[in-house]
Amino acid sequence: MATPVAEQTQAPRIAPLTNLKSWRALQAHAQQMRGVHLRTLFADDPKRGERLTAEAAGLFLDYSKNRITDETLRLLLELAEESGLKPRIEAMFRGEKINITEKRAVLHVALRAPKDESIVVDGENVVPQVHEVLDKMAAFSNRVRSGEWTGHTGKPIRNIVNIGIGGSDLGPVMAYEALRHFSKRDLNFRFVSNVDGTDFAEAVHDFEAEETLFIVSSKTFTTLETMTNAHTARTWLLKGIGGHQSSVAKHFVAVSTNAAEVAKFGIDTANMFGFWDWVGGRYSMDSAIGLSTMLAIGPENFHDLLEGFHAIDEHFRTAPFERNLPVLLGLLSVWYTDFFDAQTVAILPYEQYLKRFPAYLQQLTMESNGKHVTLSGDTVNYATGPVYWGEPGTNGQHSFYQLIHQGTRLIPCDFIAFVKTLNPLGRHHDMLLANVFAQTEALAFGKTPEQVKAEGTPDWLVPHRVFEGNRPSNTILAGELTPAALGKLVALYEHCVFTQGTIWQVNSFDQWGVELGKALAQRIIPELESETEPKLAHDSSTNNLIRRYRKQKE
Ligand code: G6Q
Repeated sequence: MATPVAEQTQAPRIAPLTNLKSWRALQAHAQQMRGVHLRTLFADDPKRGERLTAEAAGLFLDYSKNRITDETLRLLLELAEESGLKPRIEAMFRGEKINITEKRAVLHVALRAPKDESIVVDGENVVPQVHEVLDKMAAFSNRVRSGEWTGHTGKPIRNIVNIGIGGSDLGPVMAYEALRHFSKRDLNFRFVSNVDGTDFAEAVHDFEAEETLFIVSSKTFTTLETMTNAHTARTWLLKGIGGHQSSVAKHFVAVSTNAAEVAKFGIDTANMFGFWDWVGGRYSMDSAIGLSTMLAIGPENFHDLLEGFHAIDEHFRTAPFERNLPVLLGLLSVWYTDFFDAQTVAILPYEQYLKRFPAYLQQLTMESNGKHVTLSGDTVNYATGPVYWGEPGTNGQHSFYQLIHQGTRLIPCDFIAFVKTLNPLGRHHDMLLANVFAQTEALAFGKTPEQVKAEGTPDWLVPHRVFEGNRPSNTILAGELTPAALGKLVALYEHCVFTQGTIWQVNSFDQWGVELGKALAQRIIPELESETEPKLAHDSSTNNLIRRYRKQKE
């Protein structure tokens, strides 16, 4: 959606990406790099594995197993400079309205700013507001966790259900799973997002209404799925406790920016936790949207999480690009996306608690950089956001890794691992980490036909057992999956996305692409529900599907 030039006050004045000097140089350089094998790069530089590493706030990044040379890095860093990454980072941290299509500041970094910092939006320092909400969340969490907050019948809360979708769901679910070790085990947490009634029905099927608290998480408080689930939850609650409308106040709280709609639903606005239009949904897990996280792990742990985020924010803002983890990660993905035609990036956490991390990153990365139009409204003539996907190791090794090792596609991988486990059990952790290191080694170096033959493999079988290698990967190694470490990891990817979006010259902070389907669904709902045969004016396929559904549901 092109914005009139007069309104693009914040659009950076950068030449089209493909006209940049560094971009052209990278195109020529990529031709030379195509035939260069990681085996050669490592053989030529015995210290490569120590040299091409960077560390920040306890996150260690080994990026040596990438198909790059010092020249590649020099050119990528030049691309970052030429793209105006530095001033753009500063503009974000200053609270400028860099989300130009929605005319909003992009200030998730303010959500984790220490109390004494000042970040001004529209003439107002937003940091005190952030801490006011955090304090209110902490007071509420303490009351629920201690049993002081009771339901309508006087029983303490044992079950907490977050109702939300997209950015109001994926962060909370991921964080709950990631930090389960730190959670209060006598509270049950469930997350309902899908408008498919099964999601709600299964989430509450073993819960007693009188012990259940619903958090309705919705920035707008108008989202179809969330409001449908919230209304169903209210009906379920009132039926369960045989209560009156007034009991809703004890069993429902809201996280939203829309007080009027919250009140209309019947939730006491005293039990509403606010946030602001400068927090994008997919960047909101550390705002009040994280209320379920705070209820699970407690306010102190939540503050540790915020400190982790902040440590990487500071690193991103101040570290030179050649040692800047999010910048390096972002540039490397641009390298493969645009110069090696890589379509995807695999996220492979070797940490069971991070099982929802790839799903979380799918939204963060793909909703942010899945764009084909630049900030100036021009159609791009290069590839932007790759598909992010993944599964925790070692499970993936027994399913899709085959394609990464021996398929025809180049799939850059991010391996994520922790030196210490939260559940030390015999030899498990050494075995787990051995697999991380083995996979990155196998991907990079493979196995030559000579090596396969030398193992006594018959000639006819040799081609099947050869591993080409030269498959790139990053390894991110951290100490232990604490709340702070999770904050660091999420901030790392948030700023990696920012780096990519800046290079690709897209707005990483809007999501117009989700609008059309939503609008069409609103039009179709009455056509499915109408008692009389509706007059359909879709294409022949959609008309036919609607008719078939109507007929068969009878
Ligand atoms: C995220 C998107 C989107 C949003 C959901 C839920 O960046 O904006 O995923 O979070 O559509 O929106 P509400 O919080 O307004 O219900």
